[in-house]
Amino acid sequence: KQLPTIIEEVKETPPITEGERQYFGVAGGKNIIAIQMEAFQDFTLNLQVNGQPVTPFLNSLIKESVYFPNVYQQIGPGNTSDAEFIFNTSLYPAGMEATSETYGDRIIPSFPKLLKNKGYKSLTFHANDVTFWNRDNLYPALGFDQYFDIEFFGQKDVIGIGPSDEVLYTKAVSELQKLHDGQQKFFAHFITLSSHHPFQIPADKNTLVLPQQFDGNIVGDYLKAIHYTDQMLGKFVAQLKEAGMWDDTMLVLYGDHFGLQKSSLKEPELALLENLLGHDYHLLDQLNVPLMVTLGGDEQVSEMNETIGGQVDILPTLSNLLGLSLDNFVHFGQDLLNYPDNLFGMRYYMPSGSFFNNEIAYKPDEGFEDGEAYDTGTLQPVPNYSDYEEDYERIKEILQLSDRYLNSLPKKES
Ligand code: GP9
Repeated sequence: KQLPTIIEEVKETPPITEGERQYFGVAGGKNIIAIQMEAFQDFTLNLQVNGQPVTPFLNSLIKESVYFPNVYQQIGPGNTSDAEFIFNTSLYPAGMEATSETYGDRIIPSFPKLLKNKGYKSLTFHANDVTFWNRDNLYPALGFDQYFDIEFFGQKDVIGIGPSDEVLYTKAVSELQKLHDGQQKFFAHFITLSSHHPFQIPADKNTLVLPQQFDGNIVGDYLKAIHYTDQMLGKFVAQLKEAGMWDDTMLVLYGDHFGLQKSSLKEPELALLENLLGHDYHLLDQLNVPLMVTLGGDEQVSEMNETIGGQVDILPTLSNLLGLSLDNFVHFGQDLLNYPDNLFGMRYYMPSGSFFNNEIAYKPDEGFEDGEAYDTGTLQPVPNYSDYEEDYERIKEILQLSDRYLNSLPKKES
């Protein structure tokens, strides 16, 4: 299908004019700092262990943010890099290998390219080697002007597979400051690393004191890593405020994918986790990632928006806040602030053709009739789901459209 047909087939309906959209353009002209938080699951927010909050900084930031508690990961086998891809394109990832490997040689319409037309410079900060997941090809394909990887961050203060989030933010702030001082608008995409599996935060950096039964088990280690991520985010926001950049900032925080995979947890680990959650650790808990948007300065937006969404919906939601038009920009997500009805698909971490709509999450087996459906609110099985077959057919079509669109994009000159 040709481009206009694809646009027609995936555009948000009913059309809502820009003037009628809630929050349209409220963040217009602000610098954008989007932080993709490694292995960060939504259940950790507002969670207390032994009276201690795991994410005290984010718990307070939520009060001055739009927080979307019902957003789900949609990545494929490219994990973190797939989340970067989805965030920057609102397209579905490739199903069988990392999207950066399959489509890293294309010229891909993207968030950085939309922003370039508005005078923004786009940079990405990630403390690993840029060749990991073929990002040295992905970043130019997505139109980033500059990337900062291990070469820039150096080998000091390593946690797990790279320099700590503290190094990441501290070194990046001075780069952002230069742009801010030069009145250059920017989009800075951060990919955090310190909460990467197996979640080993050095003891002298950990301030989350957990009961003894959490010692030496992955649930305790995970919570400590999330606590560290939260603490460093707090420090980063304080640095932005001190540098006089906060008022001009739109901060976006979201999770890339799960950290705790149910099937890899030992029985006592699962029991500890379920005790914290107060219910069985469900697949939907595993795939639920946070999304929140905070505006520095006077233009506050604060609400809990319970619309169900996927990572494809982040770009259209941010575009609405920024006042960017998505006419003629093929995107598979929708603005969560203005479209309360949603349908989106999954591939890889749930079988291809799985979908979420306003009522259920559906996972096919051999075909539609052999699947499993869950109520996304109660997490209970929905045995009678035959009414939703149309959504299953639609999602299969959408995945195909996204693949066809990506395959139609021109290749970069080598
Ligand atoms: C490392 C980062 C994390 O650069 O991509 O690894 P992942 O979670 O994608 O396996």
